[in-house]
Amino acid sequence: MDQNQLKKLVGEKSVEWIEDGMIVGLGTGSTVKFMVDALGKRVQEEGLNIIGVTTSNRTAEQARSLNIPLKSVDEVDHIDLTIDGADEISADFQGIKGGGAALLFEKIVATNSKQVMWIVDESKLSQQLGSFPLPVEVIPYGSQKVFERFEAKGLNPTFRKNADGSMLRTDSQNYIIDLHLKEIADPHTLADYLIKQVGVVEHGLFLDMVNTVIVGRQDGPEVLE
Ligand code: ABF
Repeated sequence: MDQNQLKKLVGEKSVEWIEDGMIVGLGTGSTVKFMVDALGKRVQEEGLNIIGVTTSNRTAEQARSLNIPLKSVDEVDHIDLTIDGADEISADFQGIKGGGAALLFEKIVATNSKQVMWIVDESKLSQQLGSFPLPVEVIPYGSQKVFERFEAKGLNPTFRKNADGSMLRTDSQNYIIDLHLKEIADPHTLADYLIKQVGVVEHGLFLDMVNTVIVGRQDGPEVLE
């Protein structure tokens, strides 16, 4: 199976964890896209009664097209389970997310969820975080100064750009600075530094927050808990 087939495998497997009456956080990304399609099928065919809480405009559009009822995170008193993708997962279940520029809403939804599940193809697993550039969401005003501060600290920053060279804007109209670190020996210390930088809204280190990971393998989905 190629990467896309592995993503489809875990996306479809993950909806087995969704039960009638649940409030479900719906992540963002190409793996999650398969999950939302499978969830929509269950809503249509089984009359599954769930509420979705989305993490991006594009996931909301997909969910609405499948008649999945949606509420914002502030309209529900809790989220039972959030299913999301990830860009890199270390051996000790720490994650880097934000490759899809949705990290802020993803982290808001994840930190308000009773259970968090990541669904990934096996290429996302690594011993130590860092091979995937770490996304940092910053507000536009003062972002050049934040960039220069990261540069001075040796964090190898780049601004996330669109294909036409314009600055990418997140759903909140913020910028993304990607930090090309190669390896992150101490993610907790880096997370503490990043969140204290004035102008930083959020970063893509998702630490100590996942309960279950489903990995797409050639011989089938592997569930890690
Ligand atoms: C999302 O999942 C993003 O944080 C991340 O970029 C994406 C993983 O990408 P994909 O599933 O498309 O490989 O949560």
